[in-house]
Amino acid sequence: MTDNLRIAVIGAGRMGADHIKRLTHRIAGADVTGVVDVDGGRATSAAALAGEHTTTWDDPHAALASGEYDAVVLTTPGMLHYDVLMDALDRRLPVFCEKPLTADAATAREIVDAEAKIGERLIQVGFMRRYDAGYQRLRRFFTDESLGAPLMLHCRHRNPEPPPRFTDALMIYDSVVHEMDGVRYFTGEEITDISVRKGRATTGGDGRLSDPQQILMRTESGVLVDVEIFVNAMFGYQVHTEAVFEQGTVDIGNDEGAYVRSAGRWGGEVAPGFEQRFTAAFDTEFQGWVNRLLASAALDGPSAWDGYAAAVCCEAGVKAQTKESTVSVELGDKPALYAHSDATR
Ligand code: ISE
Repeated sequence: MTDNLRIAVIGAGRMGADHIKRLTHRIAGADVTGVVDVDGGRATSAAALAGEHTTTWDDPHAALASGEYDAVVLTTPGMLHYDVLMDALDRRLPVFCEKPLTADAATAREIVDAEAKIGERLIQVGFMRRYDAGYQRLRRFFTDESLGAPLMLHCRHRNPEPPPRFTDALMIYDSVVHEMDGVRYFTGEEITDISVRKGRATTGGDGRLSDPQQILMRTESGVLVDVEIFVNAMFGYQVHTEAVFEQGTVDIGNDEGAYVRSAGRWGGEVAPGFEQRFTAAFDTEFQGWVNRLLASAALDGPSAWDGYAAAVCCEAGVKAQTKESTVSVELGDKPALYAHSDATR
């Protein structure tokens, strides 16, 4: 017996398996003692990543009701999050919820209201970029104002290829959602309006997407943001951000690593995917979450409110994508629980 947190991972797909390996091999103070997936074979293979004594379940509610877990990592598709989150809130069980918080803004708001009613932050949303060293370095220029006021953000988000069955809407819900959270994280402001431009599409994909697209956003103080989302970029994975301040510019996400000269060429390696690009960020994010739970300290990572705000931005973004016009973002009242809770901002 140890005093480690006993964690149930719900959803044993790509992200679930990655987090099981992370929690098992790199994070101190936590054991994955349960794995839940409707696909029994997948649950068994994922549980094997954690060790011999991990229980498998096909029903998340049965796992939560068992009383065998101290915390939950939720990595099912977003449309399955709402019921599990409500159940966990009822049981006062902390949940690390991969984005999205829920499938839409209305249900995300219900989660926010339910957690606010309890009056304790139990949910942390997996916006891992807030734990990336470059993101944190850039954020400091926003908080210390050493280069004056921020004016613009230019973001590039390139994936080698999209996941199966990707759609134009998912380019926003699944991919640009990270820039939406990033803008809120850097500026400490809400996004007020969004528009989308589609242009010439690559012939590199399967022809179903309008890829790449430009997402244009504005924040409360008028910081202008442009995002290139390109999910069939082929060459590898890249997330690059340039911030323009009154007295200078700051770039993060440039290529780094060994600079190799060989066979008459020079260069280095491009990360193949987000798991590799953000490994350190994911590790820091999880270790921080586990440490706070073990210390019974209030959670300070991205909150249910951040998940809700991102959901409202995504809905506005998809509306803008469809109508090709500017759509405003209306969040409504922010419960007091979220007023000062986020140390990552
Ligand atoms: C994926 O789900 C992620 O969250 C990655 O960070 C993002 O780069 C990718 O576009 C998404 O599909």
